[in-house]
Amino acid sequence: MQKDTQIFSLINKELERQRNGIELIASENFTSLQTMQAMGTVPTNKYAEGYPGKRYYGGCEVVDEIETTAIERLKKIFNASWANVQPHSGAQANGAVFLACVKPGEKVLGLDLSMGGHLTHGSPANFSGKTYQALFYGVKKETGTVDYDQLEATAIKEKPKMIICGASAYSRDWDYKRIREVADKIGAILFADIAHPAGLIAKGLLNDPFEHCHIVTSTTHKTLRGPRGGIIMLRHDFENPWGIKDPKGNTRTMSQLLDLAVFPGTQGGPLEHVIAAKAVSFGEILSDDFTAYGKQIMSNAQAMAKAFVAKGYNLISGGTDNHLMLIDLRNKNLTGKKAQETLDKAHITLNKNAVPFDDKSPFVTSGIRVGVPAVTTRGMKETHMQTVVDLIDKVLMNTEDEALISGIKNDVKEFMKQFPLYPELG
Ligand code: DSN
Repeated sequence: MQKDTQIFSLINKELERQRNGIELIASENFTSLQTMQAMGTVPTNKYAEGYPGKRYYGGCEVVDEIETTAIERLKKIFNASWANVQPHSGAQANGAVFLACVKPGEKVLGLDLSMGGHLTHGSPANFSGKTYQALFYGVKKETGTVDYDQLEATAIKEKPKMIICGASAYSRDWDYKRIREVADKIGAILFADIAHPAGLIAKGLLNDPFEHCHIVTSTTHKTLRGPRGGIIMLRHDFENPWGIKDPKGNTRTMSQLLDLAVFPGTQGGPLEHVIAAKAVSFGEILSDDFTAYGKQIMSNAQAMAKAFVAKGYNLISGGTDNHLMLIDLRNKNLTGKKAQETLDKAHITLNKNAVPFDDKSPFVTSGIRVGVPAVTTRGMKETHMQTVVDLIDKVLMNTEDEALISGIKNDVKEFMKQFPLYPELG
């Protein structure tokens, strides 16, 4: 068979792009080489519908061991009693939780997408908003922090079946205890989507959602630094008190309902090569090196936030507790779109993002979201955060100066040479 030079040369081009740029998309990271290599291996050839020991196909004895190892490692990371590692993505994991817990037309309550929430937490454009009756809470205008009073008032009035906490663009920690108190008042299921801060939670650097939330999902590729994918976990399994039944009308435990909701509910064959890579990255997360990594993320985010504030940038909520910050650019007379596009020209990658109470469309936005997990993986420390902010500021203050921006692109490339990425790949 002829080597596909077209695609492999594009893959090499993407490697060079990643090497030469400053990656600040808060949801991106760089896996270890062994995690990435595990993804390009022979379990990709295997069908394994079902779960370890209960598959619909023969020849699953080895992938059973791979998947069981992934599950056991993941349970150890979060002190969970049950985990499902099959969701192909965070959206798939969340879809399974909805399918297991809520009937079409029932009410759910989540953080509004325009306030930092996620598409799968009830957005009208998504299955979660189309299938269920989605209600929202937001953040307070004065502080930019979650409005727990509004959350409580809406929950008491509307009695949603499920409350969702977690966000895509929220820089503060969550008061899971407070939300559980609300959920208990109305008998709601409390579901936390920790896709963004999971790596920090894994190392005890942020509040522990498992203490208070019935169900927890995450992606595996953000702060967890694994392959792209999703996971669902329970610290305590339970005979669900909501009387939820499986499709045949049997009462089941929550773990059984969730397993059924992933397969056969929403997915077919699991991606065992990706599950192998998840297992490799989970092994890395269990190491002390990952604790150091998590702490460095926190310090870098603090240093970056301080550097932005010193230059007059308006950070929503005034700073960050986690790995990201959301910046309102209105006082700099810039839109998020303009900022993203201009920074792209200098090979500084981040995304435009709506800020709370934004007056611009989601295609334009007034803000940008900046995250440090990827640059921390590259080896950057606190002092480098100042350099990165200086470079960003120089671009944003000179958006029409093409020559200057082209010069900054070369400076970025030079700067990134001290932080090699996959040197083994040549
Ligand atoms: N798209 C992801 C993010 O950037 O936060 C969430 O799914």
